[in-house]
Amino acid sequence: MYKELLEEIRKYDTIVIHRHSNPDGDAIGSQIGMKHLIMANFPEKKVYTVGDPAGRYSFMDESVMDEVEDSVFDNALAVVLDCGGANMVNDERYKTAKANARIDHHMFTGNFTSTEVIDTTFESCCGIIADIIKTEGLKIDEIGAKSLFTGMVTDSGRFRYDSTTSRTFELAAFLTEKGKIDFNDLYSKMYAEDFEGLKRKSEFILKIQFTEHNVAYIYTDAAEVERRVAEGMTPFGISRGMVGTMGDIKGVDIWVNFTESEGKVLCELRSSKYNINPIAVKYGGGGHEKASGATVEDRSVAMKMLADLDAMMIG
Ligand SMILES: [Mn+2]
Repeated sequence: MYKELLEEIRKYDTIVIHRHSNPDGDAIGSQIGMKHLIMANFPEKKVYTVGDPAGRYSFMDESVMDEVEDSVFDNALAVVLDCGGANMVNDERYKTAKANARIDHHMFTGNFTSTEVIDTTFESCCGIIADIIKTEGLKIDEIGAKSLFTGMVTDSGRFRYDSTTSRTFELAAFLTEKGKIDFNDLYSKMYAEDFEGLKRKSEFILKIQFTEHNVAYIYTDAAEVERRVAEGMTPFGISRGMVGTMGDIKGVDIWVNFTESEGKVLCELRSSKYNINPIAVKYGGGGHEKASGATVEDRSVAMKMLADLDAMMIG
């Protein structure tokens, strides 16, 4: 798999690197890491990164994207990173490239480029790229190694999620050696929060409630969502952004964040212990075993879901 991809890279003088919208650390990290893999091993090639702005990952070196003319794609190889589906790719012009390829670790739902390296046993796309470098004896510079390491950290939840394996640490060690990584500096940039955000989080923490069998939940109704949006939050930011506030409560194994939006209720389900995915699926959603989501009709349906989650705690 790796050799085929490298063969494609060798064939093209110009390579454009894509990843998903609203980039996380793995998307930006794999993109910059891939760029530096190419720069370090094929210095004669032109390499570009494209996509929407890096947002909270703007602290990463070289996270500013390139402006690329349509004509550049005519003779280029487009490499898509960290995208489980074609609809996730930012900058659709990967379709117009002379050839395209993909590296990903999400659940496989079908090919959409011509050369694909898909391995769902990796915690991150950055981990796959690090493995390519290590396995194929390629070079990587400091910025590349640091970027790949950053994505491994963010996608593994600081080496906490089930996807973290001994291989994760082996590759992290490999990158640490290549990147001379200052962990304290990196982690403080990765997890720095501004005071406004921290205050907001504390307001959501005060809203946490518990079911009879200790499922934690937050319910944010439409009126409050409207107020929060006026303060600069988004319904997605409330839903996805605040579910984590319940993640480390002693005695809580399942938690869920309900957010009213556009007449429906966004539900973010999490567990540290149980497979909550079937509940999400039952209500028309999906995701992973310990992190899933669904959008339900109204508050009463949301409360039925909550009762189902509570029932899981009885066993
Ligand atoms: Mn990822």
